[in-house]
Amino acid sequence: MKDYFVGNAEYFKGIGKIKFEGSGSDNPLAFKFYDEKKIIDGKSMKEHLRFAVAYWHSFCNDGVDPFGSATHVFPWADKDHMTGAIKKADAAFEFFTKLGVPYYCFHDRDASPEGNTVLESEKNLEKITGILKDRQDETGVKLLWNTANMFSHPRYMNGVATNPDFSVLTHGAAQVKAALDSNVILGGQGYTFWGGREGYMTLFNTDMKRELDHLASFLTLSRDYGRKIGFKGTFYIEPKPMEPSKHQYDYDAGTVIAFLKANGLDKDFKCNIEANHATLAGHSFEHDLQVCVDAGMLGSVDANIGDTQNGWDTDQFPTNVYDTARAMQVILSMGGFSTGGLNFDARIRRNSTDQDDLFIAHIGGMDTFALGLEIASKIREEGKLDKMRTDRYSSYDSGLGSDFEKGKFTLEGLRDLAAKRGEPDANSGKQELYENILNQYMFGKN
Ligand code: XLS
Ligand code: NI
Ligand code: NI
Repeated sequence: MKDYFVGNAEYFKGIGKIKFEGSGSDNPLAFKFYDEKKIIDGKSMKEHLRFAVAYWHSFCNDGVDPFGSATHVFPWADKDHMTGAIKKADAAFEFFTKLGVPYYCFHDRDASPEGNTVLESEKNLEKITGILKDRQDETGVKLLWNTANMFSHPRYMNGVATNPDFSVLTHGAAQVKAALDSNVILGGQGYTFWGGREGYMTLFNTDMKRELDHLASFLTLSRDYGRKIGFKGTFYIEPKPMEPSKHQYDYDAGTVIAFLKANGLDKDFKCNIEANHATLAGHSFEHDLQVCVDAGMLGSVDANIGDTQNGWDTDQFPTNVYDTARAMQVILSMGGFSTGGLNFDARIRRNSTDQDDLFIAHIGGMDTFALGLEIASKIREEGKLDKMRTDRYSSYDSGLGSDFEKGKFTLEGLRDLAAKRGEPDANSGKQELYENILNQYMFGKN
């Protein structure tokens, strides 16, 4: 990978290539645990984790919140929007290469400004796509996925595909078409639909069935167009239960998978699971990952973390190794990512205002997942926790339990068995033992 900034304007001045220095290092701008070349289970850490930087949080989030204006000053900002977009792309690739991530993700509007007409917006994106393509070729950084921002513009306040106004839906279609065109040029591994404002604020004014039918048709047309122009990657739906709508249709993994299956979309679409969205839905991160893996539909991950005391999408960088160890166990159990990866859909805090904070935040997130990967791989290699879980089901492995699994029983037959066998022995769930063993893997055994 080439350092992109060489020979161009440097935006992150004084920060060089981030290196692995090991857990004893005092250097805040070094990896302590993420050693990209380290081989785990036959694959390098880099290949396992497939990190991506999110354009929107890293290069667009200026720190505005409902109580105050921007705190992050971008040295690439420019009065002319297209010039600003080009400088932003340069800054982004400087950041990717200095950090050493193999992928990035972006919304159309993060990278290229909206024009006054559909045509003008398309032209802007086309131009920026050409620039991104050049930067990709120069650096070797690739596109994990892109998407269309169909939630910021006021026209989308009532949704896009689920908007009661057909003409709004057509604008969404124009955006998805242009974003897919851009994806194919950039060789994207995936294309994401996050439901934005696809949901409702009140059922008083909402025909839920009709809206969901429209959503299915919209996704089907998008799929068909993507395949027609040669998109070979995976389409993702990113579940989220609420925010900005009171109720988002893509509530959680279970809801999305059922919707995709009901509409014949499950061959082309998988889920992109965001940790903070799973927890907003009242699940753990690993729960939604497991639901997807069990359905063969885990595509990619938006790696972040919420605040345990706040009930909204705070999009913080992952710092909790328990979470990443459990997540990586699930991801390793499906044989790792194919088109997906770990995209840091996370933003530095409004009051993190030093230039190096963006690096420090990503370094922390990458180290946290590297630790999780090491622990998960050790757990799998020894197989002790897996065996404990498998053994809980041993009554189905042979004899009558296995006959039941094969469908050889009637309900009356089961009743007769209960009457004959009497009260079963208590079987402990051993939750605390599992938890203690995990701690041993985390802090004890090597
Ligand atoms: C918002 C979502 C968004 C998607 C991409 O909550 O996480 O950032 O990942 O549109
Ligand atoms: Ni996300
Ligand atoms: Ni989110």
